[in-house]
Amino acid sequence: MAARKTTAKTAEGPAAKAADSKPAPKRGSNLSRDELLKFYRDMLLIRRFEEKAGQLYGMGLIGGFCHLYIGQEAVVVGLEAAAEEGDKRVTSYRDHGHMLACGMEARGVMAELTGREGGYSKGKGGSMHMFSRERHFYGGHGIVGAQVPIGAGLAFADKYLGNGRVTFTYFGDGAANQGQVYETYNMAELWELPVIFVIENNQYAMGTSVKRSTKSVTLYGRGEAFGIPGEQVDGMDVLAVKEAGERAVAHCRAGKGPYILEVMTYRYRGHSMSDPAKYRSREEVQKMRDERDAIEQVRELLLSGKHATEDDLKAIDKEIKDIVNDSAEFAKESPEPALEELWTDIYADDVPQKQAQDQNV
Ligand SMILES: Cc1ncc(C[n+]2csc(CCOP(=O)(O)OP(=O)(O)O)c2C)c(N)n1
Ligand SMILES: [Mg+2]
Repeated sequence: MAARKTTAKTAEGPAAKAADSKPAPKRGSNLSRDELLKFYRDMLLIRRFEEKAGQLYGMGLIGGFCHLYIGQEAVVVGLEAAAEEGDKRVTSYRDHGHMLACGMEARGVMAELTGREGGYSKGKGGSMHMFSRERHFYGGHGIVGAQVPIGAGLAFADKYLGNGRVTFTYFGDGAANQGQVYETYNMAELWELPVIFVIENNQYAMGTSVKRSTKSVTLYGRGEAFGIPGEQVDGMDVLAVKEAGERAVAHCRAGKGPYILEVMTYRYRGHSMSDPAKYRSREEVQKMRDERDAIEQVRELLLSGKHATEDDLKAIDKEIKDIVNDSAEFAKESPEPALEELWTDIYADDVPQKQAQDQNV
């Protein structure tokens, strides 16, 4: 079988633009005011939520690992705009943004971070282990790359059921060097599974930059060896992410098999809360924040397109702040899980310690 062509989307050159006599449509003009406002609100919720999580971590209210998503908000928000009800998602440990973007409650996510009963895993999972069948969110996985075959499995089930759903399987640039990713690519293409492999290329895997870890830095292109088409997209531009997401979804729903999106993004914070980030300069981070920030770009579009005034945006900022503060209050007030919870949600029906406890020995 001939491999399908990998399509790289590149910006049009000046010559192409000059040849086009019609004035270019204004960026974002194909989107409604409501859609732009939703982008703004959803990305801001993730940013403020993560900032608050960082504060609670600093106060000792969150234990264990905690990987913040600040800087990458446009990836999930753009792709969720291309998804339909019933589509699935699965991701790594950097997962709070994915949960909020797919409609999980800020209260339940924050309470899980603080290990409280009101959390999505009753306080027993923490940052990396939350699930919501209701919102079709399948985790939260701490093992790098482990969610990739799981995503293909979810897509296999959908194909088997013939329900027209697609699965967004997110992983990082570091995970893209894992062997299981390529075993999964092979099977997914062979069985034409409706799975979108989303590589969140934030340029670093812990302290290792992509350039230090791999020679072939266009990660989506690796799908070509398996016949999987894909493209690279500017992950700081939520509009571009949504459009690329729509192409990927259309491909999958048409029964043509998997699709790869390499979304070029950047995390502003360290790998996790304990990362001093000595492997990159402050200037590099500041430049991204100043020149490429996804939320600022949408803010600019809203204001320049006269879709919203400064006061409208202030009101949204306040609304988001209230949701986040409320989630933190809820998380602090929710009790720790009861001791008996140690024996629930586990694979074994009965365990020796529990038997001993029941028998009072
Ligand atoms: C199999 C495995 N190896 C190593 C680790 C330790 N580890 C945790 S995150 C990480 C880097 C992954 O980077 P990337 O895939 O780019 O995702 P990002 O953290 O940038 O979102 C590593 C090596 C792990 N959790 N699992
Ligand atoms: Mg990375």
